[in-house]
Amino acid sequence: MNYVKSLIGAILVASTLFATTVMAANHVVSAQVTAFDPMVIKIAPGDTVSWENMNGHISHTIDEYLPAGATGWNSPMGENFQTPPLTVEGAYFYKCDPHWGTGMGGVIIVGTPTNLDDVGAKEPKGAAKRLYKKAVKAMK
Ligand SMILES: [Cu+2]
Repeated sequence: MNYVKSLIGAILVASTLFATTVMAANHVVSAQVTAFDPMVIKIAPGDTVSWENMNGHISHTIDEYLPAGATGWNSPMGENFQTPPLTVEGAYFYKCDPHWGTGMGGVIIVGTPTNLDDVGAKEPKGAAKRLYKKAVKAMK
C-alpha cells in the first residue's frame, strides 16, 4: 500500500515537472537593421520571449498600452534580452527607442489579446498605429 502511494506520488511529481518543461516555450525575435523579425508573435501564457542581434537596439514596452496588471520591461541598450514568463494575457507593444522614428517596434500577443480594443481606443498614431493594425490582422 505504501509502495502504491509513493509510486502514485512519484508519477504526479514527474508529470508536473514534465508538463512545466513542455508547456513553457521561449520565442526568439531577431533585430534586423531597423526592424524586429518577426514583428508580431503569438505565444502562450507563461512563455518567454528573447531578443537576439540586439547590438544598437532596445526592447522597451509601450507602457500605456500594456494589458491591465502586466509588467513591462526596458532592456539594456545593445544587449540581448529575455523576458520573465509572461503570465498576464494580452498584447504587449514594444519599441526600440533609438529607431522608433523609423518604426522599429513589435507586438507580443500572449493568449487572448484582451487589451487590443483599449489600445485602438487610444487612437495610436504613426508607428504605433502600424503595429496596432498588424496585431489586429494577426488575430484574424
Ligand atoms: Cu533599434
